[in-house]
Amino acid sequence: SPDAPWWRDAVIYQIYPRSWADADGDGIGDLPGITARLSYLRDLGVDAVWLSPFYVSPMHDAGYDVANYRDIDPRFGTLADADAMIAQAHDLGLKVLVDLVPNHTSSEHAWFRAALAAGPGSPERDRYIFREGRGANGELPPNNWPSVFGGQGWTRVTEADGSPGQWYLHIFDTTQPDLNWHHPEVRQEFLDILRFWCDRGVDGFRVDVAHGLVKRDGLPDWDGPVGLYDEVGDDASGDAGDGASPAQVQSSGGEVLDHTATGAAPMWDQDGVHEIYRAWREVLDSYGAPDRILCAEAWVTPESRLARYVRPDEMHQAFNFDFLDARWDAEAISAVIEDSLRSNDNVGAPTTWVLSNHDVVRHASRLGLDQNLPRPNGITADDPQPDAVLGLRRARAATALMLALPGGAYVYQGEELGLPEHTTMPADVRQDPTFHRTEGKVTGRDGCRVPMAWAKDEPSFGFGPGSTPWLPQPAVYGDLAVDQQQGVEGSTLELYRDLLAYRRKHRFGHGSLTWDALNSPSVIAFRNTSGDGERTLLVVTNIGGSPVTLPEGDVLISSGPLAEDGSLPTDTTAWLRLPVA
Ligand code: TEU
Repeated sequence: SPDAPWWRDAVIYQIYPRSWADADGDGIGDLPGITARLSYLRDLGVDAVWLSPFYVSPMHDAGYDVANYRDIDPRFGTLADADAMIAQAHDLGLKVLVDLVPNHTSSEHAWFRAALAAGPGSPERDRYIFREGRGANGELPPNNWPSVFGGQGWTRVTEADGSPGQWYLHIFDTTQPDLNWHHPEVRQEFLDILRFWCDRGVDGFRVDVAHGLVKRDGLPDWDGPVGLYDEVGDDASGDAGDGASPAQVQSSGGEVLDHTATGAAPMWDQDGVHEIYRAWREVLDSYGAPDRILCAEAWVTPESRLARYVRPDEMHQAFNFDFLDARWDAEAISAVIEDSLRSNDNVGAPTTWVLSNHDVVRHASRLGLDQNLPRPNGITADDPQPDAVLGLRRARAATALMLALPGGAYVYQGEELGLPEHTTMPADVRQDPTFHRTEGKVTGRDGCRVPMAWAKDEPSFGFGPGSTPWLPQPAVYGDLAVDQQQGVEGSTLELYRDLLAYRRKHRFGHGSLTWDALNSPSVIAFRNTSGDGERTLLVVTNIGGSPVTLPEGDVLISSGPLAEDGSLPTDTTAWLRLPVA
């Protein structure tokens, strides 16, 4: 309906602040840089932006280690710069989501410093998860949980008197101690942080590791997979219980890794997380219309469990990572779409589609890899290289498919340019803690975090004035820069604009999907009857090897050229206008 809340069909653009636009020329992107470039996003045709963390941080995990949730890191600017950015976005008709990191703080957060100083048994330690070690002298960690980033999930502290002391839990880096969400002060603090940012005008929050806040009572040992960077033995693979089907991926070292959290693991997806989000929803709803939203970053399968995060009294959105994870296979992708729509219909929520973000190999490269091999989490020059032409062709087809689906979608900065993963970055410039904690066995996520390319002939491709970017840009980014694609027919940037404009005009995000007779083991084909009731779109993605004959109808947009006889080549998506049924 025309009165439907804005977020149900929104396309939200993820800005990675370090890497979008650098106004002061220090090689790191910043808030003034973002403010100056926001009109690009209005012209692109998105509804909102989500910014990865810009808070005060020692940057051991690129800002996902927050030392002060109520201030801006000086690298990115000031609170006044944030206010100006939010105001400028609103002037342009864009909503603003910020990133909330509630699972852990930085070890430099005032609370954690106080916990270290106050010692065992203190109320300060109780805000985190401190335990005595096992073994005769407490020399062994309290349980066997590993860190998602490699190595063990516990670090032992030295007490004030110099003696080896308690251990604290960190599901991520040593510098990211997990908070104790059973503690009332922790709960209260995050309610206050939500209000702090709502009062500054933000329209919502992307919630980091939303499935991790509550751990199973007693912190029992766990031998199954914990996440992307976990090495999984034969015995553990695929047997995570709870109907979960963890996607298997492979690191450059060849070990099989698990990519997906499941309901069985004691550190993920515990029932207790849901009451936290109900309390948050009450805070957001107290601000009235238009809705301020919560989007769950929760690597949870199956989709019926993920749907539990988007009940009417909890979050509004949850990233559909099954869609991102799906192999380039018509049956697999159709099954994810069907499963997701069914699971979300049950709770009255739209699905939130996503293909790339700052944690995964960019889809222009991912889809150019051998699809029979498990997916990597980072690619080096020594790995089998993606086929760039094939990858981009499939990425365009995948995006054209995604933006035709009912629901909302997220677009990661640079995917609108078809930017590939940077696969030849030297080891000595890599910054991701996953790379360092695994001594390089896991390549990590730097390759998808490389600064944007705005203008081919400017220093750092227009990222910043005369700056050396914090990560090097590959030469190919020059040819893909915004100024090389703007107004160029057939460019990826113009494709995104066309898709977004048509989708918005006829409200396809509010439409309803029915499978078309063309759907087959090698073709994804559905109809979307638009939210404004004026259009029925036939969407066809050819994933098979042979051309598909399209039915009569206007081809409105296609992700690549059609064949001379009008048929749809492989790895191409077309949007056709059908008469309204
Ligand atoms: O990621 C959450 C998380 O669980 C990741 O390990 C995820 O599984 C993996 O990166 C997927 O490829 C979030 C942030 O998005 C990530 O950047 C942070 O490093 C992490 O939380 C810790 O805050």
